[in-house]
Amino acid sequence: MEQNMNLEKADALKEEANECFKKQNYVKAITLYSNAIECNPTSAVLYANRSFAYLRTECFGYALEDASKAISLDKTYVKGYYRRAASYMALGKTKLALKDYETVFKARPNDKDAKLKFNECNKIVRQQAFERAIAVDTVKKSVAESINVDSMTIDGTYTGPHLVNGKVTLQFMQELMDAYKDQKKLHRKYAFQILLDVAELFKAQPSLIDVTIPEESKFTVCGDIHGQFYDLMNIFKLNGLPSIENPFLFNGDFVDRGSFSVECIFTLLGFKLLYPNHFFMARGNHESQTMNQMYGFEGEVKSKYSSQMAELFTEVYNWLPLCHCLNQRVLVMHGGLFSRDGVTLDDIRTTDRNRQPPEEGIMCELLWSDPQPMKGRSPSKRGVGIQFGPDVTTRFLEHNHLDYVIRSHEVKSDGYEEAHDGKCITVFSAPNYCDTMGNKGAFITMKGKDMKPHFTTYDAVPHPDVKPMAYANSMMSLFG
Ligand SMILES: [Mn+2]
Repeated sequence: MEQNMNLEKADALKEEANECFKKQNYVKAITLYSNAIECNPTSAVLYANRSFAYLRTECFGYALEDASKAISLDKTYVKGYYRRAASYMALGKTKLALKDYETVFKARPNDKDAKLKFNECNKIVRQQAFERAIAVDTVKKSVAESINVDSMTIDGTYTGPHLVNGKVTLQFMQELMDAYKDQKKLHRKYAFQILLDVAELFKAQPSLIDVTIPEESKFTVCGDIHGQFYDLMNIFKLNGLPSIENPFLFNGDFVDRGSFSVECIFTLLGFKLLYPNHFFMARGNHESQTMNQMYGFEGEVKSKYSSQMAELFTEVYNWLPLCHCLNQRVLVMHGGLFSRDGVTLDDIRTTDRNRQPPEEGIMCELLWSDPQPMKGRSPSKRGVGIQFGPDVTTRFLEHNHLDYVIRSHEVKSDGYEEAHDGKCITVFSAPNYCDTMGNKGAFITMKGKDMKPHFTTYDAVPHPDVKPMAYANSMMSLFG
């Protein structure tokens, strides 16, 4: 009798959760599915549905766990394999995804969508195998070396901004941003020139950059931008344009998701060239090849320029610094802290970063980790990096004589969050993320004399009618 009551309750909770999911309120849906699972822990459907909601919130590690659980509860439940395939895809584990898509396709040979996904995934797996095969014998030649900017000509129909003797000026930056607001393009000659110059600049930088903020000066830290160019312009409207007197640090994830990633990245790289010692950029987990292939940046660069330029971006991103230390008191990284105690700033300084982010270790964790409210460490909800508790933060700060940590990487409804007793601050600067999350954006300002963080929050501004993920891999349409 009690069992039946629970089943009924589980069903009612599931219906309520499904409604929330439809309204794109994924966080509430996850809570309701979890409550339903408590009432009926043997339902494969509930786990598969929660897995889908986790996919939408980018908790790919949890999504994978739930999909696997659904399969273990009911090996004939096709949706479970579907969800697990999607989770594997999101984590870049394409071979494992293919196996699950094959199971789905075999179970439903007449399902058009199943066939499409299986074929798409198969194509990606074969493409990757091909790329690996050519990479084995050939010493990888730098794309930068094969580009000849001098040979590129500009014809009279081009009305956009011009570099002055090959250099970025303030006037160039103003004209560039105006051109972008009108949805115009920067000429490829100048785009390549900026990429080549900024690659040289980043190459000369260490993996951890020490920044000095004078007593009376203001310094601004921004979080994820994710291709939301019009919101980036709003940050400059609210906080002033970057300058020597108005220095900025952008803390990674400049691109992907939003469909104005090209506009964002050239604006940021332009300011880096204009103010190399007062404008800073750190690498995020989205400044990587696999993420760019799946979440839109590569497709956008190929559409607006060429695949050669997409390859050059991969080289430039490999040289982005991993971490910034402000006045020897505040450490800023995209993701978070480490799977072991005792990591020092020197360990970060000596990290060889010119590569794609590895699956573990200091570089991986700097880019991927998240804080958690519980003490200690746990596996990541994302399936990459770790989750670290307040005690981990405290020990890290004491060991390295720091005041607090700023990181980004997670959407927050207020645009920022102070966790771990104020010692671990999240800042996220993409308001209404993916046009759906309804969150505010935020940035942090501080004065050199006290390094106290001040928060400015703001709402999304309108953008032209190009949806987020417009250039993303078609497999990723699964996650909206
Ligand atoms: Mn991120």
